[in-house]
Amino acid sequence: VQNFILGVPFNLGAAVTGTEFAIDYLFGEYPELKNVIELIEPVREDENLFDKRLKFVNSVISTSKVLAERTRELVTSGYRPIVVGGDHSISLGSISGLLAEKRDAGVIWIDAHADMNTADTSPSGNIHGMVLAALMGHGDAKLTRLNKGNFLDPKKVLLFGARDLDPGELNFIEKYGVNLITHDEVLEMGLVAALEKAKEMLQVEELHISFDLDSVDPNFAPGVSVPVNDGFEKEEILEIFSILFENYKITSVDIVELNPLTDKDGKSVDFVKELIDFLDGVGR
Ligand code: DIR
Ligand code: MN
Ligand code: MN
Ligand code: MN
Repeated sequence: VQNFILGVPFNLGAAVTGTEFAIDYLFGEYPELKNVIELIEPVREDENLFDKRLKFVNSVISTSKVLAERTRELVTSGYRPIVVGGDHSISLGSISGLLAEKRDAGVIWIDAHADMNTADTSPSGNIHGMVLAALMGHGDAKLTRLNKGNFLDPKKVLLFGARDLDPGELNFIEKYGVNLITHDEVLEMGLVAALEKAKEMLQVEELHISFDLDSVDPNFAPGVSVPVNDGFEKEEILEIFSILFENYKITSVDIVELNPLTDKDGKSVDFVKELIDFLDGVGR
């Protein structure tokens, strides 16, 4: 399967400025990527700025629709879409597009956060913290409508490496039985054992990897919108990706939350390039 890289310079799901410059940042540091990445232009809609529960929801939805269409086309044509963001709300688009074609695919969500809030539980109103719940069919209908009823089964979702969960998200995980291996558990078990356990939990053949850069320790990848102390080392992420490629058919990948404004010494942008190169190596 050949990779096809999409760049989505979007930030309105996070309500923090920065990720809208991520693709320009990548192109500035690595001009050769200009020939490789297809740009998906974010759609900017009118918003009700008094709506603090679902910030910039119209733009999130319109942008995700465009991305879902393109992702679906690519999957139908036999490609593996690699979606570089942009804040994590764009996964609403990439995963909806994937599920339209591959209904049985599972998702591993590698993130410091769970992104399983709803408008009712969210402490921020930021939609990048709600998309995984929406993909499972929970939350405001504006968001859940997007994948046209192709909801993810919680049994086919694994949250991996989380270390900053909100109370509503913990409830959600328990109530719906979402698979969870926290960052602390990975530290206790060791990475290889944790991924063995993941394999037992996640009984799917085809898998989408949704990788949030803030799963990495901010000492090694500071360029994110919502940093959380501790986290994975870069080498661990590469090992996780390697093992996932051995254990599953990887249908598609998100690499999200690269924020140029908080990056230091190019650490995060260099790592995104390293991941793209790694995927290039396995994606043939
Ligand atoms: C927090 C932060 N749980 C929220 N979420 C983030 O706003 O819902 N997700 N930053 O990536
Ligand atoms: Mn996230
Ligand atoms: Mn996160
Ligand atoms: Mn550490």
